[in-house]
Amino acid sequence: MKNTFTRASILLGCILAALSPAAFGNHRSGDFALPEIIRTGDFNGDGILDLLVNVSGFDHIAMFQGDGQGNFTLKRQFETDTLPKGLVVGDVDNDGDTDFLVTNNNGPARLFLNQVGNRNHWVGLRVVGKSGRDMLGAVVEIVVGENNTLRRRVKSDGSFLSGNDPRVLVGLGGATRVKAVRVRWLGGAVEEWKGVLVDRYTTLKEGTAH
Ligand SMILES: [Ca+2]
Ligand SMILES: [Ca+2]
Repeated sequence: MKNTFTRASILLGCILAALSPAAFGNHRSGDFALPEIIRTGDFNGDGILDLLVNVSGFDHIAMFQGDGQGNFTLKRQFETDTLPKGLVVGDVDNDGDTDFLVTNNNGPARLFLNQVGNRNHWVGLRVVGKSGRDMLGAVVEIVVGENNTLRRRVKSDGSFLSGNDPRVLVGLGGATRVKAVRVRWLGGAVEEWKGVLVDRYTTLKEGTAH
């Protein structure tokens, strides 16, 4: 299918650019193109991770929607005026969808606010240790239903001189609640919370599950 690529195609970059030149117009350098920035996030709130990709030398960010099977379809391109260097994701306006911010070479930063909003229900989590610090590297498992557990790593890393929103934000697709939320702490312990509410942010502090 045109403009649909496998995970491997995107990582190879050159295939991506060759198959979809229109997605990466304004190629200024003419150099061999490789993806310089790849960020994950669920930008349409369906519970499946999507991708933002910038190919080196192109002043566009391309958004690819994932299908959960390793395939990604080009959905939209965002012009960035100048060449991007840093790309971070997070819910800047706290409305339950994932926004992103691009820092550019010799140009202002650009903030792209997602307008998906609360079309689907969502769960937002801040995962902190006993001292209150974000537990980067912990793994969160959101049990939505039988055979439907969403796993996310608590992280802020991933792009040049910039840090992501450390909170975990997952869209629930058609689901209206979650059965449980488990946190696998860095030390190996596992805690589980029941009754985590949707459509709001909840702080999960190490040692407080009940
Ligand atoms: Ca998605
Ligand atoms: Ca948002």
